[in-house]
Amino acid sequence: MSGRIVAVVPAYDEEAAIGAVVAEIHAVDPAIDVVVVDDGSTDATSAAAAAAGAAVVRLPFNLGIGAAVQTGFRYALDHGYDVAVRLDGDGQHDATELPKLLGPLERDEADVVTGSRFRDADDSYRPPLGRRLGITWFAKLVSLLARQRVTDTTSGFQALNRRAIALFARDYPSDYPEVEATVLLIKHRLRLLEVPVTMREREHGSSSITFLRSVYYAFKVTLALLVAMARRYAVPSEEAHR
Ligand SMILES: Nc1nc2c(ncn2[C@@H]2O[C@H](COP(=O)(O)OP(=O)(O)OP(=O)(O)O)[C@@H](O)[C@H]2O)c(=O)[nH]1
Ligand SMILES: [Mg+2]
Repeated sequence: MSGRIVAVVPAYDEEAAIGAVVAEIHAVDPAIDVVVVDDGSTDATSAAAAAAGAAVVRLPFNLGIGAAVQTGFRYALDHGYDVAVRLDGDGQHDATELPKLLGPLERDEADVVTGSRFRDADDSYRPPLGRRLGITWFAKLVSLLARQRVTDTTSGFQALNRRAIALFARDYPSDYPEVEATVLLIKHRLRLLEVPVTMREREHGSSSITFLRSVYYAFKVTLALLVAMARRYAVPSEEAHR
């Protein structure tokens, strides 16, 4: 892949997993810089990330996943990276699959490439019921709004070119942000492509999403999507951010 690549890794209390995540990315390609955004962790996430060779941006408080990811894109934009890849700090995304995400960007077939768990019919990933319902609902809704088939609206495994980095550095939703972010992309006429990936189960720590919370999020994010559709947008120009 030509151009400089940064891996943006949001992490909240991931001291047990973060070192291996950074090492795996470097094992795939040592030229990929890694920035871990430590979202106000109470454990040794920052130290573990730095020890593994990542740059660390530490947020002073826990700001939530959306703000953590946006901080990472801001970092990518300010440091002049051509491509950003985003992986979770809990080790669920398999860095060896990065080339699948980077290929279409390299060939300029898309502005954002998302790793989808649901593109392959035989995929073994089975989320809990509450989440599964949410996943189906949002896949239908987002596909309708985007006028293209989107199967995984909550995947945080993505590769982005500079146009998309510039957009997300400026504007990124909070709380379950990936669903709304997809609509944001479409509204800005950026090209989105999904490629099939497999995702691992969480090995350490705990999930942020309980059943009740998924019901709450389903309402909240649906509302946010409708508002996002009604908003007026300008196609981002990189120069506007300089
Ligand atoms: N829980 C949580 N995670 C955060 C926060 N800020 C950043 N993150 C990171 O965001 C990534 C995704 O969060 P997860 O809780 O794993 O969400 P998920 O992958 O949808 O849920 P699981 O399948 O249970 O892992 C992880 O790398 C977290 O460390 C936050 O405020 N809360
Ligand atoms: Mg996770």
